[in-house]
Amino acid sequence: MSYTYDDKNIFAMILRGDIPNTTVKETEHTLAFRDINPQAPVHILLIPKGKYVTADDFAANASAEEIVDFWRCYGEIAAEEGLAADGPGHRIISNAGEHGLQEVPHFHVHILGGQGLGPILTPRG
Ligand code: DGP
Repeated sequence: MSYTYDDKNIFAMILRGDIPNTTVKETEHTLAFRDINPQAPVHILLIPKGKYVTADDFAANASAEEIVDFWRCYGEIAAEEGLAADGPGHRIISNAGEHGLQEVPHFHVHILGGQGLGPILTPRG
């Protein structure tokens, strides 16, 4: 798999501090911030600080330390936002590439919750 990272994407600009964000959590390898256009009462974007384009890029090419840090952050945020799955629960989504309708070409996971979210996809007719 070959990926070309675009340093001009909006999340690269957020990581450089060129545009502001509402930070939820930050570690050495990971940043989480509120989505600018929330689709649920809680809508957080979780991104690695490394230059990974998609989820499969991250899975194939990130270090073990980056991967562990990323998913530990996810779990901590779910708990801290009151979304743990032994409580109300939540949904995570990562759009990847053309068919996934990924808009921002820096790997990110959407963490959504705070209300019932309905079916993830509309059944195909
Ligand atoms: P996706 O379609 O999966 O690539 O989702 C990109 C998300 O990024 C979308 O929900 C809106 C969000 N977004 C785009 N620009 C900004 C921004 O400048 N700041 C923040 N906080 N979120 C943004």
